[in-house]
Amino acid sequence: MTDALLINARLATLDGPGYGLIERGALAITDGRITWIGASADLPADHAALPRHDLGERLITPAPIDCHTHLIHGGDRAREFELRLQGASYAEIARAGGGILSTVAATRAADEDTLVAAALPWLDALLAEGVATVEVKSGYGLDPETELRMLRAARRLESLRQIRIVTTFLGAHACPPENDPDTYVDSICIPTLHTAHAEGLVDAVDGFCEGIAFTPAQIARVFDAARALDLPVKLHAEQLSHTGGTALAARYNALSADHVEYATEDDARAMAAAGTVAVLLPGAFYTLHETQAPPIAAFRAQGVRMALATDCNPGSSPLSSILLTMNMGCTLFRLTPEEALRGITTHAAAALGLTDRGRLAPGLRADLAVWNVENPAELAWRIGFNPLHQRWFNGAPC
Ligand code: DI6
Ligand code: FE
Repeated sequence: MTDALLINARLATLDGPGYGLIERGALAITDGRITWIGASADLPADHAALPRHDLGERLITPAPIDCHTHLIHGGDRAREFELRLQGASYAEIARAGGGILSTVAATRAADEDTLVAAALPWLDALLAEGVATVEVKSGYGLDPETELRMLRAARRLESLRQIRIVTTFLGAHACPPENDPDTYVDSICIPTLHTAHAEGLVDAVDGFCEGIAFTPAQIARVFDAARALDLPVKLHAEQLSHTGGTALAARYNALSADHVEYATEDDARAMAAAGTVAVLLPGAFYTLHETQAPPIAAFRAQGVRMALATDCNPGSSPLSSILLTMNMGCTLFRLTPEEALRGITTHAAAALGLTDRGRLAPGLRADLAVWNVENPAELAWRIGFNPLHQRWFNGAPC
Protein backbone atom coordinates (compact mmCIF):
# COMPACT_ATOMS: atom_id res chain seq x y z
CA MET A 1 0.00 0.00 0.00
CA THR A 2 1.40 3.39 -0.98
CA ASP A 3 1.44 6.32 1.35
CA ALA A 4 0.54 9.66 -0.17
CA LEU A 5 0.16 13.35 0.43
CA LEU A 6 -2.60 15.07 -1.54
CA ILE A 7 -1.95 18.79 -1.83
CA ASN A 8 -3.47 21.84 -3.47
CA ALA A 9 -7.06 20.64 -3.03
CA ARG A 10 -10.35 21.98 -1.71
CA LEU A 11 -11.67 19.53 0.86
CA ALA A 12 -15.35 18.97 1.62
CA THR A 13 -14.76 16.99 4.81
CA LEU A 14 -18.41 16.81 5.97
CA ASP A 15 -16.80 16.65 9.39
CA GLY A 16 -18.76 19.13 11.48
CA PRO A 17 -21.47 21.49 10.24
CA GLY A 18 -22.06 22.34 6.57
CA TYR A 19 -19.67 20.97 3.98
CA GLY A 20 -16.75 21.31 6.39
CA LEU A 21 -14.75 23.05 3.64
CA ILE A 22 -10.99 23.46 3.87
CA GLU A 23 -9.42 25.74 1.25
CA ARG A 24 -5.88 25.08 -0.01
CA GLY A 25 -6.02 21.83 1.88
CA ALA A 26 -3.80 18.79 2.22
CA LEU A 27 -4.58 15.23 3.17
CA ALA A 28 -2.03 12.61 4.25
CA ILE A 29 -2.60 8.87 3.80
CA THR A 30 -0.76 5.98 5.46
CA ASP A 31 -1.75 2.31 5.09
CA GLY A 32 -5.09 3.17 3.49
CA ARG A 33 -6.14 5.54 6.26
CA ILE A 34 -6.30 9.31 6.48
CA THR A 35 -3.59 10.34 8.95
CA TRP A 36 -3.79 14.11 8.69
CA ILE A 37 -6.10 16.67 7.11
CA GLY A 38 -6.03 20.45 7.17
CA ALA A 39 -4.76 23.60 5.49
CA SER A 40 -1.49 23.04 3.61
CA ALA A 41 0.09 25.87 5.58
CA ASP A 42 -0.35 23.86 8.78
CA LEU A 43 1.09 20.58 7.45
CA PRO A 44 3.33 18.97 10.11
CA ALA A 45 6.91 18.39 9.03
CA ASP A 46 6.75 14.61 9.46
CA HIS A 47 4.12 14.35 6.66
CA ALA A 48 5.97 16.65 4.25
CA ALA A 49 8.19 13.86 2.88
CA LEU A 50 5.30 11.63 1.67
CA PRO A 51 4.94 11.19 -2.14
CA ARG A 52 2.98 14.24 -3.32
CA HIS A 53 -0.04 14.41 -5.61
CA ASP A 54 -0.89 17.97 -6.70
CA LEU A 55 -4.64 18.07 -7.32
CA GLY A 56 -4.71 21.42 -9.08
CA GLU A 57 -7.29 23.00 -6.76
CA ARG A 58 -9.83 20.27 -7.43
CA LEU A 59 -12.48 19.32 -4.89
CA ILE A 60 -12.06 16.19 -2.73
CA THR A 61 -15.06 14.58 -1.05
CA PRO A 62 -15.44 11.26 0.74
CA ALA A 63 -16.05 8.58 -1.92
CA PRO A 64 -19.79 8.12 -2.52
CA ILE A 65 -21.50 5.11 -0.91
CA ASP A 66 -24.53 3.51 -2.57
CA CYS A 67 -26.33 2.11 0.49
CA HIS A 68 -29.35 0.45 -1.23
CA THR A 69 -29.08 -1.61 -4.42
CA HIS A 70 -30.44 -4.78 -6.00
CA LEU A 71 -27.41 -4.97 -8.29
CA ILE A 72 -27.44 -8.77 -8.61
CA HIS A 73 -30.37 -9.91 -10.75
CA GLY A 74 -31.19 -11.92 -13.84
CA GLY A 75 -32.94 -10.62 -16.95
CA ASP A 76 -34.40 -7.19 -17.59
CA ARG A 77 -37.81 -5.52 -17.21
CA ALA A 78 -38.02 -3.39 -20.34
CA ARG A 79 -41.38 -5.02 -21.23
CA GLU A 80 -42.81 -4.00 -17.86
CA PHE A 81 -41.62 -0.46 -18.53
CA GLU A 82 -43.69 -0.49 -21.72
CA LEU A 83 -46.73 -1.86 -19.86
CA ARG A 84 -46.50 0.84 -17.21
CA LEU A 85 -46.36 3.48 -19.93
CA GLN A 86 -49.62 2.03 -21.25
CA GLY A 87 -51.21 2.59 -17.85
CA ALA A 88 -50.58 -0.57 -15.78
CA SER A 89 -49.45 0.21 -12.24
CA TYR A 90 -46.43 -1.36 -10.48
CA ALA A 91 -48.75 -3.10 -8.00
CA GLU A 92 -51.06 -4.44 -10.77
CA ILE A 93 -48.10 -5.90 -12.65
CA ALA A 94 -46.82 -7.47 -9.42
CA ARG A 95 -50.23 -9.01 -8.61
CA ALA A 96 -50.42 -10.47 -12.13
CA GLY A 97 -47.16 -12.38 -11.48
CA GLY A 98 -44.87 -9.89 -13.24
CA GLY A 99 -42.72 -7.35 -11.46
CA ILE A 100 -40.36 -8.77 -8.83
CA LEU A 101 -41.50 -12.33 -9.63
CA SER A 102 -40.44 -12.05 -13.28
CA THR A 103 -36.94 -11.11 -12.08
CA VAL A 104 -37.11 -14.06 -9.66
CA ALA A 105 -37.71 -16.44 -12.59
CA ALA A 106 -34.79 -14.95 -14.54
CA THR A 107 -32.49 -14.99 -11.50
CA ARG A 108 -33.29 -18.62 -10.67
CA ALA A 109 -32.36 -19.52 -14.25
CA ALA A 110 -28.96 -17.77 -14.10
CA ASP A 111 -25.78 -19.39 -12.73
CA GLU A 112 -23.35 -17.48 -10.51
CA ASP A 113 -21.02 -16.47 -13.36
CA THR A 114 -23.96 -15.10 -15.34
CA LEU A 115 -25.20 -13.08 -12.36
CA VAL A 116 -21.73 -11.62 -11.77
CA ALA A 117 -21.22 -10.77 -15.46
CA ALA A 118 -24.64 -9.11 -15.63
CA ALA A 119 -23.93 -7.00 -12.54
CA LEU A 120 -20.55 -5.64 -13.65
CA PRO A 121 -21.81 -3.00 -16.13
CA TRP A 122 -24.16 -1.59 -13.47
CA LEU A 123 -21.34 -1.62 -10.91
CA ASP A 124 -18.87 -0.03 -13.34
CA ALA A 125 -21.28 2.85 -13.92
CA LEU A 126 -21.25 3.51 -10.16
CA LEU A 127 -17.45 3.22 -9.95
CA ALA A 128 -17.10 5.74 -12.79
CA GLU A 129 -18.72 8.28 -10.45
CA GLY A 130 -16.32 7.53 -7.62
CA VAL A 131 -18.43 5.10 -5.56
CA ALA A 132 -16.27 2.98 -3.22
CA THR A 133 -18.86 1.08 -1.13
CA VAL A 134 -21.99 -0.59 -2.49
CA GLU A 135 -24.69 -2.44 -0.60
CA VAL A 136 -26.15 -5.39 -2.54
CA LYS A 137 -29.31 -7.28 -1.57
CA SER A 138 -30.52 -10.79 -2.27
CA GLY A 139 -34.27 -11.17 -2.72
CA TYR A 140 -34.71 -12.33 -6.32
CA GLY A 141 -34.18 -15.99 -5.44
CA LEU A 142 -36.81 -16.66 -2.78
CA ASP A 143 -35.51 -20.23 -2.54
CA PRO A 144 -32.45 -21.29 -0.53
CA GLU A 145 -30.24 -22.11 -3.48
CA THR A 146 -30.81 -18.90 -5.43
CA GLU A 147 -30.69 -16.58 -2.41
CA LEU A 148 -27.27 -18.03 -1.51
CA ARG A 149 -26.11 -17.81 -5.13
CA MET A 150 -27.04 -14.12 -5.25
CA LEU A 151 -25.09 -13.38 -2.08
CA ARG A 152 -22.04 -15.32 -3.30
CA ALA A 153 -22.19 -13.42 -6.59
CA ALA A 154 -22.37 -10.14 -4.68
CA ARG A 155 -19.31 -11.04 -2.57
CA ARG A 156 -17.39 -12.04 -5.71
CA LEU A 157 -17.64 -8.50 -7.06
CA GLU A 158 -15.04 -7.54 -4.44
CA SER A 159 -12.47 -9.77 -6.10
CA LEU A 160 -13.15 -8.28 -9.54
CA ARG A 161 -13.16 -4.57 -8.74
CA GLN A 162 -11.64 -2.19 -6.18
CA ILE A 163 -14.84 -1.93 -4.17
CA ARG A 164 -16.24 -2.80 -0.77
CA ILE A 165 -19.51 -4.76 -1.02
CA VAL A 166 -21.92 -4.93 1.92
CA THR A 167 -24.41 -7.79 1.57
CA THR A 168 -27.99 -7.71 2.79
CA PHE A 169 -30.26 -10.75 3.02
CA LEU A 170 -33.66 -9.79 1.56
CA GLY A 171 -35.40 -13.17 1.61
CA ALA A 172 -38.62 -11.40 2.63
CA HIS A 173 -38.83 -9.41 -0.63
CA ALA A 174 -41.84 -11.13 -2.22
CA CYS A 175 -43.73 -14.36 -1.71
CA PRO A 176 -42.73 -16.94 -4.33
CA PRO A 177 -45.60 -18.41 -6.39
CA GLU A 178 -45.13 -21.89 -4.86
CA ASN A 179 -45.83 -20.74 -1.25
CA ASP A 180 -48.17 -18.76 0.97
CA PRO A 181 -46.49 -15.87 2.83
CA ASP A 182 -46.57 -17.38 6.35
CA THR A 183 -45.19 -20.74 5.25
CA TYR A 184 -42.57 -19.01 3.11
CA VAL A 185 -41.34 -16.81 5.97
CA ASP A 186 -41.15 -19.62 8.53
CA SER A 187 -40.07 -22.60 6.40
CA ILE A 188 -37.88 -21.02 3.74
CA CYS A 189 -36.88 -17.43 4.43
CA ILE A 190 -35.71 -17.81 8.05
CA PRO A 191 -33.92 -21.17 7.58
CA THR A 192 -32.16 -19.70 4.50
CA LEU A 193 -31.04 -16.72 6.57
CA HIS A 194 -29.43 -19.17 9.02
CA THR A 195 -27.59 -20.98 6.23
CA ALA A 196 -26.44 -17.76 4.57
CA HIS A 197 -25.23 -16.39 7.89
CA ALA A 198 -23.32 -19.61 8.64
CA GLU A 199 -21.54 -19.18 5.29
CA GLY A 200 -20.55 -15.63 6.23
CA LEU A 201 -22.66 -14.14 3.44
CA VAL A 202 -24.84 -11.73 5.43
CA ASP A 203 -23.97 -8.28 6.79
CA ALA A 204 -27.58 -7.15 7.42
CA VAL A 205 -31.20 -8.30 7.02
CA ASP A 206 -33.93 -6.47 5.07
CA GLY A 207 -37.59 -7.04 4.16
CA PHE A 208 -40.36 -5.53 2.06
CA CYS A 209 -43.26 -4.51 4.30
CA GLU A 210 -46.12 -3.72 1.93
CA GLY A 211 -49.59 -4.79 0.82
CA ILE A 212 -48.07 -6.69 -2.13
CA ALA A 213 -45.34 -8.24 0.03
CA PHE A 214 -45.24 -8.96 3.81
CA THR A 215 -47.13 -7.74 6.87
CA PRO A 216 -45.42 -6.19 9.92
CA ALA A 217 -46.12 -9.43 11.86
CA GLN A 218 -44.33 -11.52 9.22
CA ILE A 219 -41.41 -9.08 9.01
CA ALA A 220 -41.16 -9.12 12.83
CA ARG A 221 -40.48 -12.87 12.71
CA VAL A 222 -37.63 -12.30 10.23
CA PHE A 223 -36.27 -9.50 12.43
CA ASP A 224 -36.42 -11.77 15.50
CA ALA A 225 -34.33 -14.32 13.60
CA ALA A 226 -31.86 -11.56 12.63
CA ARG A 227 -31.62 -10.39 16.21
CA ALA A 228 -30.90 -13.93 17.43
CA LEU A 229 -27.96 -13.98 14.97
CA ASP A 230 -26.81 -10.51 16.08
CA LEU A 231 -27.39 -9.09 12.60
CA PRO A 232 -28.59 -5.51 12.07
CA VAL A 233 -31.88 -4.95 10.24
CA LYS A 234 -33.30 -2.45 7.75
CA LEU A 235 -36.64 -2.33 5.95
CA HIS A 236 -38.36 -1.30 2.71
CA ALA A 237 -41.14 0.61 4.47
CA GLU A 238 -44.11 2.77 3.45
CA GLN A 239 -43.11 2.76 -0.24
CA LEU A 240 -46.55 2.39 -1.83
CA SER A 241 -48.83 2.76 1.21
CA HIS A 242 -48.67 3.14 5.00
CA THR A 243 -48.51 -0.31 6.62
CA GLY A 244 -46.59 0.38 9.84
CA GLY A 245 -43.19 -0.84 8.65
CA THR A 246 -41.33 2.26 9.79
CA ALA A 247 -42.59 2.00 13.37
CA LEU A 248 -41.66 -1.70 13.32
CA ALA A 249 -38.18 -0.88 12.01
CA ALA A 250 -37.70 1.71 14.75
CA ARG A 251 -38.85 -0.80 17.37
CA TYR A 252 -36.03 -3.10 16.25
CA ASN A 253 -33.52 -0.20 16.20
CA ALA A 254 -33.13 -0.71 12.45
CA LEU A 255 -30.13 0.86 10.74
CA SER A 256 -32.52 2.33 8.18
CA ALA A 257 -36.06 2.54 6.89
CA ASP A 258 -35.98 2.89 3.11
CA HIS A 259 -38.32 4.62 0.60
CA VAL A 260 -40.64 5.99 3.36
CA GLU A 261 -42.80 8.07 0.99
CA TYR A 262 -45.90 7.31 3.10
CA ALA A 263 -44.21 7.71 6.50
CA THR A 264 -45.87 10.11 8.96
CA GLU A 265 -44.65 12.61 11.52
CA ASP A 266 -45.06 9.96 14.22
CA ASP A 267 -42.89 7.63 12.16
CA ALA A 268 -40.26 10.39 11.90
CA ARG A 269 -40.32 10.78 15.69
CA ALA A 270 -39.92 7.02 16.20
CA MET A 271 -37.03 6.92 13.72
CA ALA A 272 -35.28 9.81 15.43
CA ALA A 273 -35.59 8.14 18.83
CA ALA A 274 -34.19 4.87 17.46
CA GLY A 275 -31.41 6.51 15.40
CA THR A 276 -32.86 4.90 12.27
CA VAL A 277 -31.66 6.54 9.03
CA ALA A 278 -34.23 7.43 6.34
CA VAL A 279 -32.88 6.11 3.03
CA LEU A 280 -34.55 8.13 0.26
CA LEU A 281 -34.78 6.49 -3.16
CA PRO A 282 -35.81 9.13 -5.69
CA GLY A 283 -35.11 6.80 -8.64
CA ALA A 284 -38.07 4.60 -7.63
CA PHE A 285 -40.25 7.65 -6.92
CA TYR A 286 -39.43 8.94 -10.41
CA THR A 287 -39.81 5.63 -12.25
CA LEU A 288 -43.17 4.79 -10.65
CA HIS A 289 -44.58 8.30 -11.21
CA GLU A 290 -45.14 8.49 -7.44
CA THR A 291 -46.65 11.75 -6.28
CA GLN A 292 -46.36 11.38 -2.50
CA ALA A 293 -42.91 12.62 -1.46
CA PRO A 294 -41.28 11.45 1.80
CA PRO A 295 -41.92 13.73 4.82
CA ILE A 296 -38.66 15.66 4.47
CA ALA A 297 -39.80 18.53 6.71
CA ALA A 298 -40.65 16.10 9.52
CA PHE A 299 -37.30 14.31 9.10
CA ARG A 300 -35.51 17.65 9.33
CA ALA A 301 -37.57 18.80 12.31
CA GLN A 302 -36.93 15.53 14.20
CA GLY A 303 -33.27 15.32 13.24
CA VAL A 304 -33.66 12.06 11.29
CA ARG A 305 -30.54 11.51 9.19
CA MET A 306 -31.39 11.24 5.48
CA ALA A 307 -29.38 9.08 3.10
CA LEU A 308 -29.81 8.87 -0.68
CA ALA A 309 -29.30 5.74 -2.77
CA THR A 310 -29.98 4.46 -6.28
CA ASP A 311 -32.19 1.43 -5.36
CA CYS A 312 -30.54 0.11 -8.55
CA ASN A 313 -32.91 -2.68 -9.72
CA PRO A 314 -34.45 -3.74 -13.03
CA GLY A 315 -38.03 -2.86 -12.04
CA SER A 316 -38.73 0.22 -9.98
CA SER A 317 -35.37 1.99 -10.36
CA PRO A 318 -33.07 1.01 -13.24
CA LEU A 319 -30.67 3.71 -12.07
CA SER A 320 -26.92 3.35 -11.73
CA SER A 321 -25.88 6.98 -11.28
CA ILE A 322 -25.23 8.29 -7.80
CA LEU A 323 -24.87 11.83 -9.23
CA LEU A 324 -28.29 11.70 -10.87
CA THR A 325 -29.63 10.34 -7.58
CA MET A 326 -28.32 13.48 -5.86
CA ASN A 327 -29.94 15.68 -8.49
CA MET A 328 -33.25 13.83 -8.15
CA GLY A 329 -33.08 14.11 -4.36
CA CYS A 330 -32.80 17.88 -4.71
CA THR A 331 -35.28 18.40 -7.55
CA LEU A 332 -37.94 15.84 -6.55
CA PHE A 333 -37.62 15.95 -2.75
CA ARG A 334 -36.18 19.47 -2.34
CA LEU A 335 -33.11 18.36 -0.45
CA THR A 336 -30.34 20.92 -0.38
CA PRO A 337 -27.17 19.98 -2.32
CA GLU A 338 -25.46 19.76 1.07
CA GLU A 339 -28.07 17.27 2.33
CA ALA A 340 -27.65 15.33 -0.92
CA LEU A 341 -23.86 15.09 -0.48
CA ARG A 342 -24.23 14.02 3.13
CA GLY A 343 -26.89 11.58 1.95
CA ILE A 344 -24.48 9.69 -0.30
CA THR A 345 -21.57 9.81 2.16
CA THR A 346 -21.93 10.28 5.95
CA HIS A 347 -25.54 9.22 6.23
CA ALA A 348 -25.17 6.41 3.67
CA ALA A 349 -22.38 5.02 5.86
CA ALA A 350 -24.68 5.25 8.90
CA ALA A 351 -27.42 3.39 6.99
CA LEU A 352 -24.92 0.51 6.64
CA GLY A 353 -23.66 0.74 10.21
CA LEU A 354 -20.18 1.78 9.00
CA THR A 355 -18.30 4.28 11.13
CA ASP A 356 -14.95 4.20 9.30
CA ARG A 357 -15.98 6.13 6.17
CA GLY A 358 -18.32 8.79 4.80
CA ARG A 359 -16.36 11.76 6.17
CA LEU A 360 -12.80 13.01 5.80
CA ALA A 361 -11.09 12.79 9.18
CA PRO A 362 -7.96 11.22 10.66
CA GLY A 363 -8.36 7.49 11.27
CA LEU A 364 -11.03 6.98 8.59
CA ARG A 365 -10.55 5.01 5.37
CA ALA A 366 -8.93 6.94 2.53
CA ASP A 367 -11.80 6.29 0.08
CA LEU A 368 -11.95 9.57 -1.81
CA ALA A 369 -13.46 11.16 -4.90
CA VAL A 370 -11.57 13.97 -6.64
CA TRP A 371 -13.84 16.14 -8.78
CA ASN A 372 -13.32 18.68 -11.54
CA VAL A 373 -15.60 21.16 -9.79
CA GLU A 374 -15.07 24.18 -7.61
CA ASN A 375 -18.10 24.00 -5.34
CA PRO A 376 -19.74 20.92 -3.85
CA ALA A 377 -23.21 22.06 -5.00
CA GLU A 378 -22.09 21.44 -8.60
CA LEU A 379 -22.23 17.68 -7.93
CA ALA A 380 -26.01 17.76 -7.50
CA TRP A 381 -26.63 20.54 -10.02
CA ARG A 382 -25.77 19.10 -13.43
CA ILE A 383 -27.79 16.34 -15.09
CA GLY A 384 -26.10 13.57 -17.05
CA PHE A 385 -22.58 14.91 -16.53
CA ASN A 386 -19.77 13.20 -14.65
CA PRO A 387 -17.02 15.51 -13.35
CA LEU A 388 -15.03 12.75 -11.59
CA HIS A 389 -11.27 13.26 -11.98
CA GLN A 390 -10.03 10.36 -9.86
CA ARG A 391 -11.28 7.75 -7.41
CA TRP A 392 -9.15 6.68 -4.45
CA PHE A 393 -9.89 3.34 -2.86
CA ASN A 394 -8.26 2.25 0.36
CA GLY A 395 -5.52 4.86 0.02
CA ALA A 396 -4.60 4.40 -3.66
CA PRO A 397 -5.81 6.00 -6.90
CA CYS A 398 -7.65 3.59 -9.17
N1 DI6 B 1 -39.02 -1.96 -3.55
C1 DI6 B 1 -38.31 -1.57 -4.59
O1 DI6 B 1 -38.29 -0.47 -5.04
C2 DI6 B 1 -37.51 -2.71 -5.09
N2 DI6 B 1 -37.84 -3.70 -4.14
C3 DI6 B 1 -38.74 -3.23 -3.30
O2 DI6 B 1 -39.17 -3.90 -2.38
C4 DI6 B 1 -38.03 -3.05 -6.45
C5 DI6 B 1 -37.79 -4.43 -6.85
C6 DI6 B 1 -38.32 -4.73 -8.22
O3 DI6 B 1 -39.30 -4.13 -8.73
O4 DI6 B 1 -37.74 -5.65 -8.83
FE1 FE C 1 -35.13 -1.60 -2.91
